[in-house]
Amino acid sequence: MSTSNFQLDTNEPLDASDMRIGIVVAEWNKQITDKLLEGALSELQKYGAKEQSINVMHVPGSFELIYGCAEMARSGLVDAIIAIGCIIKGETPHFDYICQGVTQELAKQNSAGRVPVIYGVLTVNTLEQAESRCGGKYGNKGCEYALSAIKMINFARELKN
Ligand code: RBF
Repeated sequence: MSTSNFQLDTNEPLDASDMRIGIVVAEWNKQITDKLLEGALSELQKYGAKEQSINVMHVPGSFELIYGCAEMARSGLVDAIIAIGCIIKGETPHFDYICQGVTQELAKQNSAGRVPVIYGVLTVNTLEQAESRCGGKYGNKGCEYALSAIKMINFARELKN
């Protein structure tokens, strides 16, 4: 599934200056997840998010994103969470188990409805595919994750008002 022909709508005025964003980043494939994080941070900054309102925490691998995001949600300190990871297909079925586990558990956290969790996990066949999505030919998906977080916080706020 290519996302080269898809762009999030940024026509509406977006203001993240009073938003508290949690970002949980997996250290596996750090050369990729660092760049996705950079993309997310620069996009948040672009929409006025304050540095002190962005809480970045690291976990060892994508599987630990489940616990990391759940605990961050439980803390009550953030309005949305971005989970950043990169899972690259290897020789064993590990890829499928980790992808399924992370995806299903992060989906459950979303339906629990405490705070929106943005799925920022690249699931790719090769390192090259990951590179092209963190600053390469498909842009930096980290920017999209940040934009999605801002939009989902607005969504939650609109419902409350
Ligand atoms: N974590 C990732 O974030 N991306 C990976 O591509 C990845 N591949 C793994 C492959 C194997 C064979 C194993 C054992 C672990 C892998 N992990 C990966 C780490 C996993 O998410 C988790 O941190 C560990 O399994 C410890 O719970």
